Amino acid sequence: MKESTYVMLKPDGVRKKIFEQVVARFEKAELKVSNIKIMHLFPEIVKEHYIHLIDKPFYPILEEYLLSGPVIAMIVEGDDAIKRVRDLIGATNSKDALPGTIRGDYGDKTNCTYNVIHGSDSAESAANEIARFYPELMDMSKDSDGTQKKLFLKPGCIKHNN
Ligand code: DAT
Ligand code: MG
Repeated sequence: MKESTYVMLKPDGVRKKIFEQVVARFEKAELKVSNIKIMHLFPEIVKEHYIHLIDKPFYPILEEYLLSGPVIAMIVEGDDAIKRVRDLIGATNSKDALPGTIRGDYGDKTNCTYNVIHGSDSAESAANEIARFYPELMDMSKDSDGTQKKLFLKPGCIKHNN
C-alpha cells in the first residue's frame, strides 16, 4: 500500500553532512523524497513529538540534542514506506543497528540518543507527525456546520524532486 511517512535528519545528522547519502538510500529503494525543509525546532514541538518519552530520565538530554542545531525534514512516500524507512534507518540504539542501515553506518555507537535520523513508527504517528511539522500542507477548512474536517493533505501539495 502506498504510504507517506515523516523523516527528519536530526542535528548530528546535519552536522555529519549525510543528507545526500540518506536521500540516495531512500531513492535507491524506490521511495520518493519530497517537501524537504530545514528548520530549527523549539522546545514545545520537541515535547509534543516525544510526548511518549517525556517522563524518561534521558528526556532533558533528548530535548537539548534536538535543539542543538537545525534539522532537515522530509516526507518519504512509496509502497509500505513506513516500515521500509524504519528498516533502512535501523535500530534505535546505533550500536545495535546493523551495518548498512543509516544508524548502523552514521549513528554514535557510544550514545543512544545521538542516532542521526527519525522515521515515523506507525501510520498513526506518520499522519500526526506530517501534520505537526507541515501545518502549511494541511487543509484546515471546516464543514458547513463549522466542525473541523479531519486533517488531510491539500491536493497537489507533495512536491517531488524526482
Ligand atoms: P525511535 O527513534 O527508534 O523511534 P524512540 O521513539 O523509542 O525510538 O525514541 C526516540 C529517541 O529517543 C531515539 O531516537 C533516541 C532517544 N532514546 C530512546 N531511548 C533512549 C535511551 N534509553 N537512552 C537515551 N536516548 C534514548
Ligand atoms: Mg519513535
